[in-house]
Amino acid sequence: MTVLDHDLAAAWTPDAHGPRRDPAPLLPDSEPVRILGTPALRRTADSPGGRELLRDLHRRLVVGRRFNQQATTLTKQGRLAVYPASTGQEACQIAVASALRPGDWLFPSYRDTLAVVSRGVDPVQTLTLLRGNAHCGYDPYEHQVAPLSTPLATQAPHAVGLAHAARLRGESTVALALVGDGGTSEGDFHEALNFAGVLNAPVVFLVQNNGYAISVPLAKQSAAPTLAHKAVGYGIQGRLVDGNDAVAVHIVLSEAVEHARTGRGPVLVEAVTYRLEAHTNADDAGRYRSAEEVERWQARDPLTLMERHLREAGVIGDADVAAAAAEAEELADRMRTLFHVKPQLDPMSLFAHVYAEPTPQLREQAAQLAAELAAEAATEERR
Ligand SMILES: Cc1ncc(C[n+]2csc(CCOP(=O)(O)OP(=O)(O)O)c2C)c(N)n1
Repeated sequence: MTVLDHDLAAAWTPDAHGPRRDPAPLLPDSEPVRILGTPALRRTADSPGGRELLRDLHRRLVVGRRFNQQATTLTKQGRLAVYPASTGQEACQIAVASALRPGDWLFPSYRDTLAVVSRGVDPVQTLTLLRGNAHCGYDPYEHQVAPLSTPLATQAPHAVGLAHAARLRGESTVALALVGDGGTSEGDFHEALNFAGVLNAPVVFLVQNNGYAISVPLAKQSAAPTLAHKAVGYGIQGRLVDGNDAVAVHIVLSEAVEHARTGRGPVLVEAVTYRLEAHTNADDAGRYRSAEEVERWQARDPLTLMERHLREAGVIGDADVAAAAAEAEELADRMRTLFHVKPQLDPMSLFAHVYAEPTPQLREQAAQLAAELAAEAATEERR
């Protein structure tokens, strides 16, 4: 027997393979979970704290829509460099904040600014990266929100690492990673799911399937039955939810977070939604999708759906709608005022927080910039 044969024989023992798992409990529902327009809405309203929860979700949606509108306007005024709006996806964005507890961690991507603001981060600080002013703009530790990630899905393994570390320390922290449908094709996404499954890490992945990765439609991106099915190959539970139904997303996400928190394993939630605006203000969505398609989804706008069903159920009335609109205007006002203030920027901060030990090249560049800034200051002084 060669050494190789011996090693292989040792590896092929029943122990090495572990027990066989039944995939059935991991499979997502074949239809997305919906609450609005079903008898479950009445049951939610009548549950303890149910009406308050529904009113709060509605209020957050109204404020969230206004945040998206105001940020988009700021790009037109040249106050914000780029804005990937989450208009149409607000139900997912606000449910993230309502499903997490203080102490849990959020790992967002560039489109998730509303989720970050809903978690309590200052709107101007949240938009610092997209303004082009600094790498992050907020203190991740203050609200347990990792920096907005632009490289697709790289936040997913970070979330698994944090969740696993918290568990090793005996903490009951859950990490929630937000990924787009395009992000699920990235290696990082698959590595994150694999590690999460093997380590049984208390992590939840929320895939906002908005139909497009810039101009690439989902049908050209994945042959999976649903993106939630991607969970099963990693031994993770998959769940499918209507991403335009804020109540359904809140309930499914809250269940997933508690599932992870209580050690029952990670969960991958796919929320089926739609990006009503272009990819960013620099994109022309009319080049790759039809006006009819957008109209069909406008008819399922998460805010109008919520308002109509909660009014019909007698949960909200004119006064609630007016109060939410007033709060939204207040936020928009504050954003306008704060964005008109020129930020105080230290160009040298570019070099901070990149490496624990800066590379020789970075040190050289930093020294060059420092010299240029000093020369500029001296010229100013002589004037
Ligand atoms: C690793 C990596 N590859 C490519 C890109 C370029 N890129 C930016 S956004 C995007 C599409 C992402 O689509 P999706 O994950 O569905 O998220 P959405 O923008 O729809 O929220 C791509 C390919 C990137 N940012 N990172």
